[in-house]
Amino acid sequence: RLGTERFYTHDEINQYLDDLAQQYPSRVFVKTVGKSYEGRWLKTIRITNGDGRANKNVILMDGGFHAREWIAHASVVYAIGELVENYEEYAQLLLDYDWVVLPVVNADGYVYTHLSADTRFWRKTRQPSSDTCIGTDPNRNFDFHWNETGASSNPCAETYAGPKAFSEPEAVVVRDLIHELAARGKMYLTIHSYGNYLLHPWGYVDALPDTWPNLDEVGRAGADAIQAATGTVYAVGGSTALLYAAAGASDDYAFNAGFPISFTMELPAGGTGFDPPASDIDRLVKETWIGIEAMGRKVVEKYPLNAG
Ligand code: 0X9
Ligand code: ZN
Repeated sequence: RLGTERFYTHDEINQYLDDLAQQYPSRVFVKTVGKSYEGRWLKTIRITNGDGRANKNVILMDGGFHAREWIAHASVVYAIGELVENYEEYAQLLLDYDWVVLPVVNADGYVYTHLSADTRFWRKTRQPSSDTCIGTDPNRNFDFHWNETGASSNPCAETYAGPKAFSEPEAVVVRDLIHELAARGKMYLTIHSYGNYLLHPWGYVDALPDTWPNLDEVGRAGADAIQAATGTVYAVGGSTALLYAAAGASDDYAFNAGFPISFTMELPAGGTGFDPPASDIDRLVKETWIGIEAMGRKVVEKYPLNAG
């Protein structure tokens, strides 16, 4: 089991997934779902209770859209460890549900942030975007109201939407997962940092979807569980009102594709914001898991198998 004493590299995280698949072959299934621009394998882990039943409901979770948000990668890796290695505690979360998790979406960016202090705060992908600039914001690259608001057409900007929707292979991988799982998918959860938010659609417009009470109920469950456990306060609400309008993000895309619950979870700041010290990893990933678990329990209760 991976410790929480330091941040792991992309290779180490992929190795951990493969190790889990080898150690728990009846419960854990690792699949290579694509390649990053620079050719790194993007791998999902599907976590089950091992009963072999097909067509369960699905919770889809990812991390590492933005390279520098290291506590997101760490939290998703920790969540995988909990669900796999402490699975007796989570029987209810796995009875009628599979969890499909992609811990590192933007693998090239994540590797780049490990190179030096000068590259530590890179956000985007690593595909050249012009003669002089590199990278597209993968969370502005989805084809739902693409580049309409809160995104940039400047290839050098941090929120560059890309030359067209789905120009980035990493966004294509998430898109394809969303469509593959949409019929069974009940919650899409994408982990970012920072700001202590549980953000639900819409992110492209101020209006809320008419099912917003369901979103609020799940988000509140997560925020309340965290506050009760550690005192940390998360704000729950629509992305645009709480944070800012930003179109072309994965959360709106997944919600529109059929996931009734979709959240961006913005973890707490640390250090100068995106760089909490390694000594804070243990506390933060455990706190984050309390929220994810509570949201999962609420989703499992609200959306039983075969109940639409
Ligand atoms: O801007 C983002 O992509 C997210 N914040 S971050 O600081 N991690 O970059 C927020 C995305 C919220 N969702 C939408 N606006 N759809
Ligand atoms: Zn982010």
